[in-house]
Amino acid sequence: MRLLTDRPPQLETPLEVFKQDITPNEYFFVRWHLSQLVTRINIDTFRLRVAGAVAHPLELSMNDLKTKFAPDSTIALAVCAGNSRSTFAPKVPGSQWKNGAVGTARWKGVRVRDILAMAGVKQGAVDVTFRGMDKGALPGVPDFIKSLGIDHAMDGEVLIAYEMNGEPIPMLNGYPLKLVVPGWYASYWVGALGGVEVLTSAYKGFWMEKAYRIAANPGMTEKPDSLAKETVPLTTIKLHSVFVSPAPGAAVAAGKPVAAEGLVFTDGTAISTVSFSADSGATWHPAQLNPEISKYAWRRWKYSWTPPAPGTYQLCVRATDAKGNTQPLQQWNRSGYARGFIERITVTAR
Ligand SMILES: Nc1nc2c(c(=O)[nH]1)N[C@H]1C(S)=C(S)[C@@H](COP(=O)(O)O)O[C@H]1N2
Ligand SMILES: [Mo]
Repeated sequence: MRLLTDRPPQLETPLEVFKQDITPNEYFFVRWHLSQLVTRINIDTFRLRVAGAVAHPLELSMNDLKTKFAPDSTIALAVCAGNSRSTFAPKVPGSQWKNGAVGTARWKGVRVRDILAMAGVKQGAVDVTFRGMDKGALPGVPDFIKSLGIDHAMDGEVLIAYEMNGEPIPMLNGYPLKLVVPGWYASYWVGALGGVEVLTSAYKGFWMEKAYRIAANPGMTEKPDSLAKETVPLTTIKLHSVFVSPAPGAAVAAGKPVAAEGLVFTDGTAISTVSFSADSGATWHPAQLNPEISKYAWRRWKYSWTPPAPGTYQLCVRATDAKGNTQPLQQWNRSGYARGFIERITVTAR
């Protein structure tokens, strides 16, 4: 793993790990905001608290979660909103992730819908908040709390997971419970989840009102010298494709086939095509797409490319989805969120 910071821990997955559909837990990226993580917990006394505008507030033990509800599972990718931030130009502040703040896992847990149904949501519910048990170093640092609209929380796809790839969620990824919001950026995937609250008005906490916001225009883009005046919370995963191999800067053999491969991410919208270019985007060739393993997982793509002669090549990859979205040439925002612009890497053939 590539260590970005240790307090709080931020760890990035090396590219080679992305040559498989599922990311092993020990290689799954790690991203915490607050320095006081949960590093010990008595799982026998732990309770998930469900409160707010509900008829019956709940305090659910791990055993309750595993026995009082029908389990559900999904294979879904989690991608940090700031994945690939280091590639924005001009540079933006924040963790300088390359392309490794992403992973796909099989999540097993309980539907938020079922938990809220047991609690009995009252009339007038608007938002549901999810609170992490991690804390800031100083009093006054806001707890990590994200919110979803009540209809989204109740859609049956949002899970409170207690297993990741068949194991308890690792401590570094949010043991004992992690919210899984398929198709949405991982900022919503609250780990070390301790509390769920139903609100009858829109939630206005720091992590929704101040952080993780993006320009309020369809391309979610702005210019350094004219920042967007209006921002909205960042929500669904933007279409993006990346190279896993060759690695940026790799040396390859002229005249010999190079097995190029990579990943394409979406918010659950089906992928229609992935195209490969070896001439900086002047000509494009359809890449081969691996079968879809799950609506919310990434797809893996492959293209066999033979560099015709020694030299330097700029390789590009571009995806199109079933709604006709394609990746833009350029995109920028002050926080380096939601990278979607076309990936370019340089390789040298000898
Ligand atoms: N409690 C808590 N949950 C959290 C965070 C956090 O700081 N605290 N960070 C979020 C962000 S920004 C990301 S990208 C993902 C990272 O999940 P991972 O560490 O399992 O990769 O967790 C999300 N859930
Ligand atoms: Mo993130």
